[in-house]
Amino acid sequence: MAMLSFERKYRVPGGTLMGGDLFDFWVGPFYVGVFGVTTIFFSFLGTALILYGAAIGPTWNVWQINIAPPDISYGLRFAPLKQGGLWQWITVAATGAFISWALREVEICRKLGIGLHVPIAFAVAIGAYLTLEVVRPVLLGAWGFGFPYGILSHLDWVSNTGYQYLHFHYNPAHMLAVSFFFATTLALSLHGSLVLSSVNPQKGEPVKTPEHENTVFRDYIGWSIGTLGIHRLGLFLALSAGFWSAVCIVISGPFWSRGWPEWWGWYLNLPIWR
Ligand code: 07D
Ligand code: 07D
Repeated sequence: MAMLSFERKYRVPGGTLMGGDLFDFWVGPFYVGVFGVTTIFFSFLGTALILYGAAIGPTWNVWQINIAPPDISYGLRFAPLKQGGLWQWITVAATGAFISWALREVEICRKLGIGLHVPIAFAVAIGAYLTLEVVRPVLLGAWGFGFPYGILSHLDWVSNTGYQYLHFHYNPAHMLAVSFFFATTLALSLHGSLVLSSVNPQKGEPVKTPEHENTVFRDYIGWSIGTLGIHRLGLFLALSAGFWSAVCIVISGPFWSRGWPEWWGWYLNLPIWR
């Protein structure tokens, strides 16, 4: 079915999560919905607060703009706008915008009658963000443990936080997360190259079928995961990367406050070495 006639068929009211038919319409190619409106609201609010923070800050250099969380001494209280309050409201706006976007995805999936895989995947990224900005600071007792909003300053935060634990590469959950990120790129490069090799042939050559794709891997390694399976594997690898990232940072501080290399003492102390 051509895309235009398909859109006419599916663009009918219903499938919304709340508000009934309120905002249940499209503007050009975009579905609006209640959560489209809340996304726009929170995004504008967050962007305006960032611009205000930049305006009262020392620089307009886009790499150096920095909106820092409150000092640790504020604990989990509200801080004055210029002393980290801006960061707190930007965090509220960002959380509102991300969750609104995810719920808008849910409504679109419900309208189409498809699974909720896309919003669930995005929810894992939102979960990692909330772990960094809400869960870990709450567990540590101060908003000041969150990362600052700024292109270079958030990198400084990652480096400083990493070195607080001496050698972050020794964090076992970081190892798992990194391995899953690497495995995700391996899987996507194999999948992308395989599909292109079959369905984008030289001029004059016929397009090949999934049997060709499966045979490549059967010939290489004796087995092919299949056309559905590769997408399941890809989603599993990518979501695991995000999940273990959240784990690696939430355990740093709340559950392990010394250097990560020291954590491996249990291995050196195994009775088999004695
Ligand atoms: C390609 C999809 C498109 C999305 C893009 C991001 C903004 C932010 C805000 C000026 C893959 C758009 C960016 C709207 C503008 C202001 C205040 C996604 C794609 C292009 N980081 N990070 C970047 C964010 C964290 C880390 C780049 C966001 C954690 C490292 C970009 C978040 C840690 C490096 C960026 C976030 C961390 C980066 C490219 C939120 C651990 C880099 C991102 C909301 C996760 C790289 C200068 C990209 C870089 C980079 C955005 C969180 C580490 C500015 C929005 C605290 C080590 N991060 N980041 O392509 O070049 O993502 O930095 O959590 O080396 Mg970061
Ligand atoms: C948080 C982003 C969420 C984004 C959302 C959407 C918009 C809209 C609009 C484009 C999680 C935002 C959308 C804004 C944009 C438009 C229109 C994703 C998030 C909701 N590390 N490390 C990780 C590696 C070292 C350290 C994770 C590698 C050092 C700390 C990942 C190396 C030290 C933390 C990772 C390496 C160190 C991490 C990041 C190599 C520093 C974290 C991915 C090869 C000295 C962070 C949850 C992630 C984490 C994290 C990889 C090195 C410290 C596994 C490959 C040794 C402190 N590192 N790292 O989490 O786990 O994505 O965060 O050396 O906090 Mg690390």
